[in-house]
Amino acid sequence: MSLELFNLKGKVALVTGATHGLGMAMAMGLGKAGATVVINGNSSQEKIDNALKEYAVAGIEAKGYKFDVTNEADVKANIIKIETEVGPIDILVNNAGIIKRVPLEEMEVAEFEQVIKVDLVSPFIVSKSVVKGMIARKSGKIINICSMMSELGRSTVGAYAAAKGGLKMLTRNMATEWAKHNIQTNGIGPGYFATSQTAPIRVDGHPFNDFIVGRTPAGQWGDPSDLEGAAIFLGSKASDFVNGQVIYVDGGILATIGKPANED
Ligand code: GCO
Repeated sequence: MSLELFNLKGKVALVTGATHGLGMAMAMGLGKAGATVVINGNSSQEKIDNALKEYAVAGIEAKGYKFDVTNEADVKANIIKIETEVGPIDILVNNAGIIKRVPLEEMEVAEFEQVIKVDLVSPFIVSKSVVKGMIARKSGKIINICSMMSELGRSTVGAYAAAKGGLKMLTRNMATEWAKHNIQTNGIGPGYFATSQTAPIRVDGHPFNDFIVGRTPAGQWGDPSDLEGAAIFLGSKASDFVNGQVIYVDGGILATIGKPANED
């Protein structure tokens, strides 16, 4: 089996929300496989510049673009800029996302809409801008970052679950409509990973922390680097006939009903 299938040399990969956490880990993986990495962020240019330093230390050739993934005009302008300054985008990873942990009956409509906008509408907006070039070139890879909440509910993250459930189906519909152009659209569903996003619920002694460690057959939180393999696979020739799938990288959470606390 030729490792050449996973070689991303000459490819340009855009990863949204890649200044930290899971986005950075997947971008690092694509870079290690040879891709030229383009990272997006929107909080500050300084955050992008600091992230680019981390990529450079890791020996990854990366470029940074600050734009708002929920703003179509901003996205369109920056995709044109990226494809002019770096090159045609071969791989798009829609990773940018937010979460608000609020019981549904207490959640403001504006909060609900914001989560849906960033986590579900922005993958549509960015993909719509990028796919035009992929259709013209008859080649492309789109990877949507889903979640356990694409399959499971959890108290306080209702808007997030609605968005991630919707993203799984958007992934399937993108595959349905774009596969004929030799574009593969798939998803990655991270389980529970040690990131800044999960820091509030991953505190020693926090009931959710112990619950997740017990609920995960692997018995631990995932390390962001555990996502590199799935990103490289879905970004490479190795997945040329894989379409509309979500690869859950979750230490086995979705495979099991779980076990009682006193069971080994
Ligand atoms: C939460 C977590 C999750 C994880 C991830 C699980 O509050 O339940 O933050 O949302 O981040 O999405 O797949």
